[in-house]
Amino acid sequence: MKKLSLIVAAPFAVLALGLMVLTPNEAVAAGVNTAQLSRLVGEATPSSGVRLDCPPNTIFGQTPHPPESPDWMSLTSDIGLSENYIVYDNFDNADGATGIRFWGMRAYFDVVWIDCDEDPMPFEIVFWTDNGGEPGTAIATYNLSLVGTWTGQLYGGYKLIEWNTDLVSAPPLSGAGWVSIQAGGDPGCWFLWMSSAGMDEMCYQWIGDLYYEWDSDVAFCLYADEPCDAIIGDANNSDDIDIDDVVYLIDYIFSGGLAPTPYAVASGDADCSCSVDIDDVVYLINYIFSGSPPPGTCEQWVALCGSLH
Ligand SMILES: [Ca+2]
Ligand SMILES: [Ca+2]
Ligand SMILES: [Ca+2]
Repeated sequence: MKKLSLIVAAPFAVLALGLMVLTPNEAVAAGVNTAQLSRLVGEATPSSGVRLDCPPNTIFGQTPHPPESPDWMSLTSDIGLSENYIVYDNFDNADGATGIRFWGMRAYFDVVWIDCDEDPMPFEIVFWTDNGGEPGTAIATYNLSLVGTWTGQLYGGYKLIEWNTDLVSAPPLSGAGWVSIQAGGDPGCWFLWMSSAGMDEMCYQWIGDLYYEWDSDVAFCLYADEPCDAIIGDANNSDDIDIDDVVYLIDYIFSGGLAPTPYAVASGDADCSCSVDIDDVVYLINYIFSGSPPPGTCEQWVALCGSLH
């Protein structure tokens, strides 16, 4: 590959001036070395049956191209050896997002593409305003070291990896915007962002001194925290805790009555033991009639017993 100097400062100042934004075909026509358009393209691959879904409470989501699709590709977005690849994609109406999931490969190009396994991988995730259909100003930057999870799905022999992270101090998103994800770390193991047929079928790849406009999206989901909405001990879902919950629990435990609702365990587990039994009845009676402490909060229950169930 041609060696290019690293240009990292305000790359979209260049774009905003309308300079050097080419589609891959235009780039080829202009004589740009196609090796610079760094991507991994493989053959259609049988599905392993794993689901490549966005998490619950996704606000904006673009899931990976199905492996059986011949259209998938994976775009280098890594500081790498000498090139400085960054992929940008757009989203709309992701206000309130506090987490991101994204998919891609870990690979390295040396005549052919080779799987590599840098884990954790350091990422810089940047959110940008939208400036007339292009990235504008950076509004939030996250430098994170993330552990990846192999999805169990191969694409053309390469492992598809999933990364998830909370975004502490949620990005101040409003309407349309852009996100870029670039890995650093080991220069001999690169992050390649998996494509998606999700939305407007365009994203940008910066390759050190030029932008390319690809006719595909990349795979990511912006999601909000799951609300912790259980009232621990409110077995009958009446929004308060009283003798009716005691009656409800006794009916459930001893008489085959309905399970606590809406969460069969959390809603009835007054003593936060992660199960529902006679101890919860005793706990509620002591709380209601004897001034003992109330059941724990939803957050306390989740911390002890895992996600709401
Ligand atoms: Ca897009
Ligand atoms: Ca109740
Ligand atoms: Ca219990």
